[in-house]
Amino acid sequence: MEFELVRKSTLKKSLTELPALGMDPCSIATDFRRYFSHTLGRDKDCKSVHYLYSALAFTLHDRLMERWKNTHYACSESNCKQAYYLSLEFLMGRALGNAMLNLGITDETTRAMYEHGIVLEEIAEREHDAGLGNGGLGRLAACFLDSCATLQLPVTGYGIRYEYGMFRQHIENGNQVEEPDHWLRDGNPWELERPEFTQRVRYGGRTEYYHDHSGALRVRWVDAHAVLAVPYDVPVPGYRNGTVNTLRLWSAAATDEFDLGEFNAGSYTESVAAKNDAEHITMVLYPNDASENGKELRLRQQYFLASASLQDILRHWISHHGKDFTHFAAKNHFQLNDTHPTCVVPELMRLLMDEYEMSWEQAWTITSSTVAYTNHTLLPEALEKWPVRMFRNLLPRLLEIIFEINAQYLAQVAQQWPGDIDRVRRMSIIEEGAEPQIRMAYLAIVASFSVNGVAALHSQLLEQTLFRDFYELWPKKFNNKTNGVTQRRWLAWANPSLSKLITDKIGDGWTTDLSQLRKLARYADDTAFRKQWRKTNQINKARLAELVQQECGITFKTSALFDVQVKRIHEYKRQLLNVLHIIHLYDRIKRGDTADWTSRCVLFGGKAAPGYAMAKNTIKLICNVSNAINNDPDVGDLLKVAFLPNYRVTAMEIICPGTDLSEQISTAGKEASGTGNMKFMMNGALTIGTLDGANIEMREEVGAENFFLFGLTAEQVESARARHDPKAIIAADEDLKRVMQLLSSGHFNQFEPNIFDPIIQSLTTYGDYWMTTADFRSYVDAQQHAADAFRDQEQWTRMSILNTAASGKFSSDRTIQEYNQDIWKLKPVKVFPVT
Ligand code: B0W
Repeated sequence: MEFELVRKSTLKKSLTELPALGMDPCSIATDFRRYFSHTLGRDKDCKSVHYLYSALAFTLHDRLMERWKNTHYACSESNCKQAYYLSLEFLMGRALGNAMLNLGITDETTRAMYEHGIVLEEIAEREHDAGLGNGGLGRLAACFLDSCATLQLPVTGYGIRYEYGMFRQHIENGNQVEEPDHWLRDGNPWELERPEFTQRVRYGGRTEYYHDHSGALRVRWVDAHAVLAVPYDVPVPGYRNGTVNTLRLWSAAATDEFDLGEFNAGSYTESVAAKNDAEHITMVLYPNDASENGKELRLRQQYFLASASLQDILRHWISHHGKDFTHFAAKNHFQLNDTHPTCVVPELMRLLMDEYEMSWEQAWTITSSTVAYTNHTLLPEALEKWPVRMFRNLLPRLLEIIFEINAQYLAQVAQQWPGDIDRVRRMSIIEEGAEPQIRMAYLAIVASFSVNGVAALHSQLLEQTLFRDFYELWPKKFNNKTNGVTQRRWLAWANPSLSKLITDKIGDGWTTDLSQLRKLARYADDTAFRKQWRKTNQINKARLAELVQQECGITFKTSALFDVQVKRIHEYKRQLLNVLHIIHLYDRIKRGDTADWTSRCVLFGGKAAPGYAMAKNTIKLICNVSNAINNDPDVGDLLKVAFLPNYRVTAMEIICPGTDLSEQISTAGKEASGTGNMKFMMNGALTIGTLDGANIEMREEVGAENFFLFGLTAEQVESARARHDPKAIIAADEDLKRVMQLLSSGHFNQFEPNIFDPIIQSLTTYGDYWMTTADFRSYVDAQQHAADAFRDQEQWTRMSILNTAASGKFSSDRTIQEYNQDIWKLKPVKVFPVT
């Protein structure tokens, strides 16, 4: 589509300067009615909740739009420095509740709906989650955007508008079944298509050298296939401050260019059909959290995001400054969310040199002072490598640039450590071998002025292990930014009853300054306050129990200990350790060892990567164990186990407020940070956990006496590995031996022989890599402590209050303030209120 520009002078002010929309129930109700009946054309006979939802979404979107434009004007006028958060994943969840909360009109909207005889919750339920992410990494990006907008920092998110988000998970006979998540099928009222900012992204072809008008040798990329990148903007409202930032998501579309060769040869259909390939680029999110990939389509996605975003940013720069890039580096920062957007590095070099005629040195100065990289995992299988061959075919010009970056940087390494050939080989961006590979993390580190981990232990391990050589070369680049989560969604929105109790006691300052929760500590010894705290806890447990009943048909009694592990299913997260403990409890019940018993309801939730057999087998084990236990009359209410299907952002909004005990039980040194752990803590759950990721800092904040610690430390895990003998551990521990016997006897798979052999063998024959048997005894002991503590409800409530009170550090506002102070150095932009 061509967009002709209208001369500004011909537009009347009246077109763009409208009176502010009312935020009172009456104005909201009026707009809602107009959308429902005029725009959507429905009437009182309409039976579909979808149209009610859409009418309300449009009503709120209008109110965001006013503030969105003002934010844009304020940024343009101040000519401010900006940061761009580039991520292949943004796990936004639902938008409606968040829009109401951040606009400060939840009560007004509830009343407006009530006036039309509508229960707000019922239509809010209609919204699909925007599930454009796998887990922690994607949700972190969403929490960060919320915090940036709330702190009024000029930060734009750039991502991909996948047609299909994270798959929907069904459980059939205990097995995970994946279903496509066509989340856009009914339209998306929150997004705004911006075809006028469409970019062209190219693949394939070859490079050609030529002399430009001044005689300089230059490179051009020719014979490439172009794909269009069409942006869709999603508003990101700050909390009651007039700011609305932008998340720009790119969607791929075919160009209107035909392959003339094929076309003229009579292959009309073939030449048109080839266009399908273009649209495939943004079709589906890859559902691999922290695991291997090497698929060409994924590389296409990564380059698509990098190229479209950079072209967009450069277009914007040029529209304000012409082709003068003198101050570009001082005004723009790119934060890479893991290595996934690392194509930004060679692509920025290419655009500056090949399109804007800069020298290598000029381009490198800009690139290396604008790019910053966040690492999210130490797991070797998650460290991205791309075959050189694939890059050569798909992105030939980028490969040349990467080779040149590598050559120049290795010269620096050789200068620093003369004669140390082994180090040069180790540190090379190109891994040699039968199939040479590009190490994306190395490329990101070499080009970045800042490299950070996501919790203190993780950042320390990066420096000491994975990136040790680089730390020795550039110690000042490395820093830590402990993750956080937004208290607006995870406490204010998800837990209204607790929020009210907190606000009644200490005021509402915590919504933008979570450290204020500290003031709650003094009420931990107040009996009346503890009683109120327990009352809200019971309300939340009843909501969670209802969800479990609806989704699993399993009854959770709210007097029991609600023990929850929800997260991606992965061996390092050790859902298996939790299952072994459950089997141990079951064994105790069967033996009649139930004196001083604490009734317990254990909830699991999480998706397995579709190709990850061991993770899928673990889901099946949980479901089979759950079946055996829930249907055994000897067990009754002493123990219940459920696997909640399709764990997602919206489910967590009900789960974390209703949890007593949060399971954070990864093998120490493997979970970079975790963020679910923080959501539970904020909502008053106690944690049973290892000294891993952010657990360590959570325990420091709340005090060792309010945290159920167990297991080997990261250091002990590595030193114990060589002599780890799981068979000896099993033989020496009567309880573990009985658990393994029950598992091996086929008690949980009576008509499905041998299906759990891979799990049993991983613990025995294959050496128990994740040290599950090593931590079993101390885990069972810590669980016993937790169970005993729960029976003293006054004491438990005290610890619960202290956990919430100590969670202030884990606000993403604090994390973003640190990113800004140490890396971005942006000034907040005040936005004029809508009048
Ligand atoms: C996610 C996706 C992919 C992929 O699609 O290939 C690869 C790796 C990840 C990933 N996710 N790597 N680390 C994470 C999680 O990030 C959050 C946020 O920092 C941490 O809290 C988790 O500990 C980490 O596992």
